Amino acid sequence: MSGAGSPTIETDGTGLKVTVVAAQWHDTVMAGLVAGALRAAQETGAVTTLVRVPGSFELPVAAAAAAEAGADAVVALGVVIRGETPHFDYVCQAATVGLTEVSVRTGVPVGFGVLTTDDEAQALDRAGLPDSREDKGAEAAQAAIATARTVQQLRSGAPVAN
Ligand code: DLZ
Repeated sequence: MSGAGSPTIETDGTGLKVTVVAAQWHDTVMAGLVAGALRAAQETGAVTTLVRVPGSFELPVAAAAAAEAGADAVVALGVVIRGETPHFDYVCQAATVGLTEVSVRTGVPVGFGVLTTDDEAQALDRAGLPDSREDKGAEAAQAAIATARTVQQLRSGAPVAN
């Protein structure tokens, strides 16, 4: 999947509480993702909280706790790099299915900022660092906040303008 075709999302996040839940494997890439997500969320006016979990496998349970504690949007960040064992597939599957389930069950949007790559170079290229081509942390934050606004509008019964 390439980043071609990604939208430019501009949203007012004023008054929204956004929790960024971030794994700790692959620290250089994670530093870029976390910085990008926090910056993008704060630029919308949202109030941010950052919590760390050990690995991407632990993201869903922390995302669920954040949603149940009152976050308006959650941004899940992690990096899973393919190795020579099937562990990659299990961790990716658990994070993807788990985060989807949290979002749908709680009604709180969860931005998916989990990089699943063949090698570290691919991850660095998407990490929002000075030499990166893409900033998936910022994209995940913008998507979660925009969706939180849409969900708010839908629940209020107000027409949703596009
Ligand atoms: C075990 C493991 C491996 C092999 N690789 C990664 C990875 O690339 N990225 C990541 O976020 N986490 C990895 N983990 C750790 C698991 O997500 C989890 O933290 C452990 O299995 C403990 O539950």
